[in-house]
Amino acid sequence: MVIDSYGKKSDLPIHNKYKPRKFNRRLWVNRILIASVSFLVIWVLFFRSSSSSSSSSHPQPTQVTKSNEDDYELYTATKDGIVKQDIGGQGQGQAPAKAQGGEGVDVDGEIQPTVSTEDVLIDPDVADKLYKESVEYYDLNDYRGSALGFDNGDVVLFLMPLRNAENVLPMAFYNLMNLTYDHSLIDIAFLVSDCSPDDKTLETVFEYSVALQNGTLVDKLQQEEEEKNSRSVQGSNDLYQNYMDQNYMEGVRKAYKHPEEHHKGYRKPFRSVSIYKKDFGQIIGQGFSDRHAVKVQGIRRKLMGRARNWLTSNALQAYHSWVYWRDVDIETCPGNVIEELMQHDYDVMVPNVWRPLPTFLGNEQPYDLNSWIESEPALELAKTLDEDDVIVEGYAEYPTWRAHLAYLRDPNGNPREVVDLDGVGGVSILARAQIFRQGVHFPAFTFLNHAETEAFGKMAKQMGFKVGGLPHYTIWHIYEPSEDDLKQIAKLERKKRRQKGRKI
Ligand SMILES: Nc1nc2c(ncn2[C@@H]2O[C@H](COP(=O)(O)OP(=O)(O)OP(=O)(O)O)[C@@H](O)[C@H]2O)c(=O)[nH]1
Ligand SMILES: *[C@@H]1O[C@H](CO)[C@@H](O)[C@H](O)[C@H]1NC(C)=O
Ligand SMILES: *[C@@H]1O[C@H](CO)[C@@H](O)[C@H](O)[C@H]1NC(C)=O
Ligand SMILES: [Mg+2]
Repeated sequence: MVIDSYGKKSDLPIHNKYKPRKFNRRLWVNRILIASVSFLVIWVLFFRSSSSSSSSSHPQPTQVTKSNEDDYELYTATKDGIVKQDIGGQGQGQAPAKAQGGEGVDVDGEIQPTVSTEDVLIDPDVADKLYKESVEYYDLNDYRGSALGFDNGDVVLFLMPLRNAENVLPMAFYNLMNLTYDHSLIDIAFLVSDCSPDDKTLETVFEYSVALQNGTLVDKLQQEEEEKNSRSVQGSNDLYQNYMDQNYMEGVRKAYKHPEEHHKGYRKPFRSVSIYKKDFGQIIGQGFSDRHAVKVQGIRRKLMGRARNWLTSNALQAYHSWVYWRDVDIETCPGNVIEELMQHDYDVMVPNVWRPLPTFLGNEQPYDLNSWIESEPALELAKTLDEDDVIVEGYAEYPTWRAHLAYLRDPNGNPREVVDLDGVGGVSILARAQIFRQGVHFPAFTFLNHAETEAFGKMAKQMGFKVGGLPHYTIWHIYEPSEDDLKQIAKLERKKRRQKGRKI
């Protein structure tokens, strides 16, 4: 027996389509019903997906912030000014991936050659021109990165991520000029992201980069400093300096007083300076306490990973042998840091990172806890965590008992002593360019319960690369007084004033 679509029993074994099609009211009622229901379902699905993408109410560490990959700006700095690069395809060193106005791109998004193959076959001049314009030959064996890269002429890609960094930029540029690795062998690329509307990081980077390439940045920075000093007689912001270890402060003054004395090539322009501007949707504040709350670490670090990867992918060229990552907020660092990290012939190498503290807090402190040697307790801890959990170092929530590079420091130790590491911090990383070419990156997802730079170290190691750190070679992160520290300083100031009052 066959039950036909009209819901009527039919004794005839005849398929529906052979039946005479007559108008049937119940059929049409059903069809309209089905159509309305489908429409409703589609509408609900569409509405829900579009509204949920606009309200990001997923406070999970896996949160993925989408960003429009095309939405970025690239500038290069020369001594004559800033040049905005055409990233639509004509830009220098850019692959002709996208033609403007849709020209040259067919419906499937495939790129059409601008010169037809027939022309090439017919006209050898056209072929030759095309070849010269579009084909560059690199033997990557020449760019493996030598431990004596300076003598070998290895080009280093210097990468610095920036966010709301206006105030620390003078310091960062003093540190740049202080690099003794031949400036003409260093390409610089900044990535400026997610700055507050009133922040002037991008504009300041433009200004300083032009002066840097013009050889006049020292003069500019010193002039700016003088102007600032004459404006504010005694900056109340700098009050904390009276509470710092005066030996340390003396060292800082020396480092900045006659900067050019540190090496001959101080004013020498760099091979190139590029400035990328692209937002990634970082919403966690850049204030000290904001940045350090344990809950936000996973999300913040993954987004930073994404930003770092984006910068590497865009800035890395075939002729680069080394990549040097550097944070903006380093106060003092030996000028030969690149050569020092390089000469150990590791694939990834980091220095120790400490910071000074007010004397009432003990003068100094191991700072970057992201460089460490893996431990059994941490591996056991990882087993108890969700696959997606990110372990962050230096928080009571995660007792890892790892050996931190920072704590291995002996101020009188041999600065060339090396220890092998698993996780690394991002403050100052020298890495062979080839490890990025082979796929090592800064995970923007949880990799072995880590993210960003620590996961980068682990991944490099997992892929068979050598990862190390220098426990007794130290660079110094700035000290930014926390709210508590400022309160303590104010208290000490009041006490001082009372004592003075009593003496009179
Ligand atoms: N492009 C980009 N750069 C960022 C972002 N957040 C921080 N940075 C930069 O990345 C570097 C490190 O940032 P910090 O805020 O010092 O982060 P951190 O080193 O993890 O934290 P600290 O240990 O407090 O120094 C600095 O050069 C910042 O300017 C971001 O969201 N986007
Ligand atoms: C570049 O240097 C010259 C002197 O060498 C100076 O006069 C000029 O102002 C500088 N330009 C910038 C943009 O710093
Ligand atoms: C510049 O390098 C010298 C020599 O290595 C060092 O003593 C000085 O502290 C460095 N300057 C800064 C600002 O770090
Ligand atoms: Mg920092």
